[in-house]
Amino acid sequence: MGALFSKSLSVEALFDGPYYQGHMFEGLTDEQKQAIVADLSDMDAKLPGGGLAGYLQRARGLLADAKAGKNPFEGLTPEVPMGERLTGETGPGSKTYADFEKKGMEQLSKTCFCLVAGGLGERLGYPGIKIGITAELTSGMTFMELYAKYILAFQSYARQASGNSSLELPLAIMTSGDTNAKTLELLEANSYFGLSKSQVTIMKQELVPALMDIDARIAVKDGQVEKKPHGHGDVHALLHQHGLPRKWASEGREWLLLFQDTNPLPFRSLCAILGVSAARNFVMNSVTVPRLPAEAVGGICKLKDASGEGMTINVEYNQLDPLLKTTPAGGDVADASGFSPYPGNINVLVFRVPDMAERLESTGGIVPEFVNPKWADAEKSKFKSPTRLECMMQDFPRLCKKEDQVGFTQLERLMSFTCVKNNLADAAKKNPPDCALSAEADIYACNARLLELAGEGKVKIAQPKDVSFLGITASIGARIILAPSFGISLEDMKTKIKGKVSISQKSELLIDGNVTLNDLDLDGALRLLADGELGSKVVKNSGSQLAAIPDQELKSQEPSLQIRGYRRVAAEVEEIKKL
Ligand code: GDU
Repeated sequence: MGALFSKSLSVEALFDGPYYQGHMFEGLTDEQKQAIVADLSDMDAKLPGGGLAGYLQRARGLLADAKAGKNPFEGLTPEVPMGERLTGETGPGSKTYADFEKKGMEQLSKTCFCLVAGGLGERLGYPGIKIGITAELTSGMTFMELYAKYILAFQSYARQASGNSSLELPLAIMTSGDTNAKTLELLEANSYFGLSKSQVTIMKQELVPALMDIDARIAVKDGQVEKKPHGHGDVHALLHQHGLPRKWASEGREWLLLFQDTNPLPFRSLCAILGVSAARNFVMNSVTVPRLPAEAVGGICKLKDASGEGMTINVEYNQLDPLLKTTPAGGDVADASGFSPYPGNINVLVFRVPDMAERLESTGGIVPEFVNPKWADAEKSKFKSPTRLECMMQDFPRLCKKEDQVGFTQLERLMSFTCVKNNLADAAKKNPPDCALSAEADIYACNARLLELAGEGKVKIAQPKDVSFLGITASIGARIILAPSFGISLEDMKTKIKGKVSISQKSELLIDGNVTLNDLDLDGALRLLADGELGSKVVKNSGSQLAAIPDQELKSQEPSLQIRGYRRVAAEVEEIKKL
C-alpha cells in the first residue's frame, strides 16, 4: 500500500531527496504548485511499493539499466516448458478432454472470476470501453453481457451441483481512470446483467507519473503532472488491497480465472482448464495457443539459470525475438509444425486461491516492473515522449515459491482465443487481424465446432465462405450462437442433441436457453429463446445476412457498427419464445 516511510509532501520536500523534482515548479503560480503537491500526495498514498519515493527509486534503477542496454535475460537459457496439451488427439472430442471437463465441472462451485478491463484500447481507437463493444451481431450481446451470462450459467450449474441455492460466484473487475465511470454506467444501466451487486467488486487502478528523463524527473504539461497507465500487473496488488483472495480462501473457494476484455472464447473451455489446474495442482495455469512467430502474444518459456534452476514464465512478444537470437533457432521462428515451439500466452490465467492469497500477502502483490523508453537519440540521452514504469499480470511466477507448480494448458485457438485490438487500417495488415469482424467470425466458428462435437457425428454444418468488409476478410459460415445457458461445457452440450442436425452456410441459429434439439434441418434463420425440448423441425426461410453499410451512412452508425462496416439485416426469421 501507500508510502509508509515517505515524508509528507510539500514543494520543499519535493525539491530534496529522495524525490529531486524541483524542475516541476519552474514558472508556476503558487496555486499551480499547491495543486501539483496535492496531486502527487494523492498518488503517493496510492502507489504500492513505497509510494512516490519507491516508484522514483525503482524508475532510476530501471532507466539506468535501459540506458546501459542491460539484457533482462542475461545468463538465462529458454526451454519449452512442460504443460498439458489439449489439442489434436487429446483435444475436444477426445476422452482425455472429456475427463478434464468432468473434473473441472466439479470445481465450478469453488471458482471466482476477475476481468481486467483498465485498458483504453489505444490500438483500436474505439470511443467507448471495450467491454461495451457488441461481440457479435446475431445475439447483439456486448462482451460484458456475455461474460455475465457465462458466470450466471456456471453459477446455476454450481448451485444445483452443490445443493446451495444461494451460492454466488464472485466477479472482480479491474478498471482504470480511463474506464471506471463508463464501466459503472454500463453495469448500472443494465442491472449488472443479472449478476447481484454483492457479487461484483470494482477495483480501480491508478495512473502513475510519466517520466521525462533517466533521472526520473516527472513530466509536467500545462501546469499538471502527466500520467500514464501502469499496466495490467496492477491486478495483483489491487486484489490484495481489496482483501479478496484471502476472503475467498476463507470461504473455501479454490480457483480464480483472470480474463481479458474482448475474449469470450476461454469460457467455452473453462471446465477443461479447471480440470487441468486441479489434476496437476497448478498454482498458476496459463492458457496458451499455438503461437505464430512475431504474433503479438508472449511465449511461455522455462528460463534456466547457470545452476539449472528454471522458472516457467511468459516472455513478452517484443522481447522474445532478442532472447531467442542467442539460441540455435536464431530468433522468433517457426519449427516444423509451422508454429513457434513456445506456447502462446493469451493472458487467461487460473490461480489456486489459497496459494495466491499467501503469495500476495508476502509480497504485497507487487509484480516487478519494467520500463520501455523510446529513445530520441543514439546516445540514449533523451526520450521521444515521457515514459513510465509498467507491470504485467502474467509475471505472477516472480512472486511464487520454488515449489509452486506453474504450468500451462495448450488449447486450440478456436476454443480459447480471439480479441478485438486493432483499428481497421492495422487489422488489414495483420495475421490474425484481431478486429471486430475476425472476432465475430471466431465466435461463430467456435460455436459451430462445439455443436458438431456435441452431436458426435449427428450434426452437419456447411463450410464457411470468405466475406470482406472495409478491407478485412474473414471466413463466416452459419452464424451459430449457443448462449451460455445452452451448455457450460462440451460434456454438458452432448446431452442436448438427440437427433440429426443439418445447417446450411447462409443460416443463423441463436439458442438462448436450456434447449434440447431433436432432428433439425435449418436453411434460414431460427431463434430459440426458451427452455425446453424442440421437436423435429424443418426451417426454410430467407433468413438474415451480414450486409455492408454504405459509406455515406457509416459515420452515423453506433461505434460497434463503425468498427465493423457491416450490419445484420433480417428478412425472414422464425423465433420461438416458448417450448
Ligand atoms: N489492461 C488493464 N490495465 C492496463 C493495461 C491493460 O486492465 O493498464 C487490460 C486490458 O483492458 C486487457 C488486458 O489488460 O483486458 C490486456 O491488455 P492489452 O490487450 O493491451 O494487452 P497486450 O495486447 O499488450 O498483450 C497481452 C499479453 C500478451 C498476450 C495478449 C493476448 O501481455 O502476452 O497474452 O495480451 O491478447
